[in-house]
Amino acid sequence: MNTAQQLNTQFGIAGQLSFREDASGLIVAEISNAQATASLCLQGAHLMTWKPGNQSVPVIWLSRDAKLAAGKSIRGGAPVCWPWFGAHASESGFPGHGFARTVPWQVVESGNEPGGATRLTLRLVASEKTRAQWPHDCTLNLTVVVGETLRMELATENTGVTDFVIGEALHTYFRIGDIGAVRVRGLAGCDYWDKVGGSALKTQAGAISFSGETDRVYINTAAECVIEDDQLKRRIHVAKSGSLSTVVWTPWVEKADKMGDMGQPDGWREMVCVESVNAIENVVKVAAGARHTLIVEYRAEVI
Ligand code: TA6
Repeated sequence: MNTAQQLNTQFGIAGQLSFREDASGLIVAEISNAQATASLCLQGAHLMTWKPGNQSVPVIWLSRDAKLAAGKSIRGGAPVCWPWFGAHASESGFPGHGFARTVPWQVVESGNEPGGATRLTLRLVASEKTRAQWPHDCTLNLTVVVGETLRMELATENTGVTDFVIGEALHTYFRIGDIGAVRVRGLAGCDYWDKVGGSALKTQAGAISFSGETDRVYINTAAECVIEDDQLKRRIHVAKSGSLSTVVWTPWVEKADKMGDMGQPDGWREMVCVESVNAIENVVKVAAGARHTLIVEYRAEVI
């Protein structure tokens, strides 16, 4: 695995992109350009922070209890869930949301985008451990483009000779003023699996507002969502392609207390997850030799 110094030599961009070794020993990419700042932990290709220039408050939420530790997921940011979403279909001992977010990734490319944004591409490093849970020949890349918008592309390439099926998500935590005061628009009329208190299939009426634990998997939707936040005077636009499920989640107080890393006592009030997903009915078959890409683009509009 490259050291921070080797990465700076090979992929650093003076004044824009640098790599540092965290106290945990994990390596973090720091991005700062004329349009935005961001940080990303190489383990899990885990984008942790993003603050575009038109915002005084970061758009991506990171728990104040978030800890970097080898093999552990980070609370907040944009976790990569892959090659399954949620619990594994048959192996209860396999990690929830797949292994991608807790294993090493390597940097494969960096560069400047024409408009001044900074691009970074990482690739999951397969190992005996990952092959034990996912015995398929494939490549998984994440490209992030950091600017006034944040674009993320999760590309799965089936380099083997047999088809396989994946579940996946960019499980993104967004920073909001207060969970009781925001609405999520874009999913009216969509069917969803309500995971709170069982798993019932329901249909969304109007905008989503929050008054308790909410954990919904909206299916068969490519819709753009908007998080309306009057307190922070912004709308966060969540556009996507290559994804037919959207998950909307807040743990609310009891679950947040049990989780213990949501920034007690009320960190959970300042986040909402709007996740771009392929799960349940929308898992994706990637044929031998084919490639599938899930793309999101986030934008914060001042209101
Ligand atoms: O996407 C919502 C969800 O599946 C919730 O059920 C909750 O488990 C959340 O993900 C966080 O999961 P994690 O494994 O990161 O604690």
